[in-house]
Amino acid sequence: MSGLFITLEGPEGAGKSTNREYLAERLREHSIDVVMTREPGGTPLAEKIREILLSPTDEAMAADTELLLVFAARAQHLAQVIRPALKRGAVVLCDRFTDATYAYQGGGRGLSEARIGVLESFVQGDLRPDLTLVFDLPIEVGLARAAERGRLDRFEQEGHDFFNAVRQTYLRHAAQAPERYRIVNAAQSLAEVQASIDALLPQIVELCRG
Ligand code: T5A
Repeated sequence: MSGLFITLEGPEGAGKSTNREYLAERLREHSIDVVMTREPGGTPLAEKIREILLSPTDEAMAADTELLLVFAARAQHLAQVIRPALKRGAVVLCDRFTDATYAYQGGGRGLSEARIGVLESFVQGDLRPDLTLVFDLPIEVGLARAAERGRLDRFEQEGHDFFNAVRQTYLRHAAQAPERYRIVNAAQSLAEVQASIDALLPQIVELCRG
C-alpha cells in the first residue's frame, strides 16, 4: 500500500461531509490524487447496506446485527474502493470508518471494544487510517444542524446519553493515540473550521507526499 488513508470522524452534524469536500479541494490544488468516499457505503452494494442501517424500522435491530452489517459494508468498501485506491498511490478521504464503530456500536450501543477489535482485524487485517480528523462539537449543536435537513435517520433518533457516549469515545481514542488523531473544534463557524483545516494542511500535504 503506497497511498494515504485519511478518515473524518465526529458526532452527528459535525461537518464531516462539508469539510471532506473542502480538504479534497485543497489537496487537489497540490496535484494530489484524492478519492473521496464514505461509510457506511462507498460502493453500490455497501450503499444498500447503509440503507438498511439508517432506515427506521418497526423491528428493533439487535446491536450485533448492526455491528455485523457495518463490517459487511466495510469489507465490500475495502475490496472495491479503498484498497485499490491506496494500491495505486491515491489519498483516500473517507467520511467515517472503524472509529465510528467504536464510537457508535461500542460507546453508543455498549458492545465491547474487544468484540469490535476482533472484527476489525478480521475485515481489515493490519490496515488502519494514517490520519484521523475528529470534528468535535457539543451534541446539541450537531443534532440541531442535522435536524435542519428534515427527517431523522435511525441513529439520529437516539437520545442524549447515546450521543454523549459516542462523543466521549471519540475523544478517549484520540487522547490515546495523539500521533494519529487531530481534533478540530467543529462548533466554530464554517470559516473558522476551514481555517483550522488550512492550519493542518502543510503537515497533511507532507504526509501525502510520503
Ligand atoms: N455509523 C457509521 C455507525 O453507527 N457505525 C459505523 O461504523 C459507521 C461508519 C451515518 C450513520 O452511521 C453511523 C453513524 C451515523 O449516524 P453519516 O451519514 O456520516 O453516517 O452521519 P451523519 O453524522 O449523520 O452525517 P451528517 O451529514 O449529519 O454529518 P456531517 O457530515 O458531519 O455534517 P455535514 O457536513 O453534512 O453538515 C451538516 C449540516 O451542518 C452545516 C452543513 O451545511 C449541513 O447543513 N454545517 C455547519 N453549520 C454551521 N457551522 C459549521 N461549522 C457547519 N459545518 C457544517
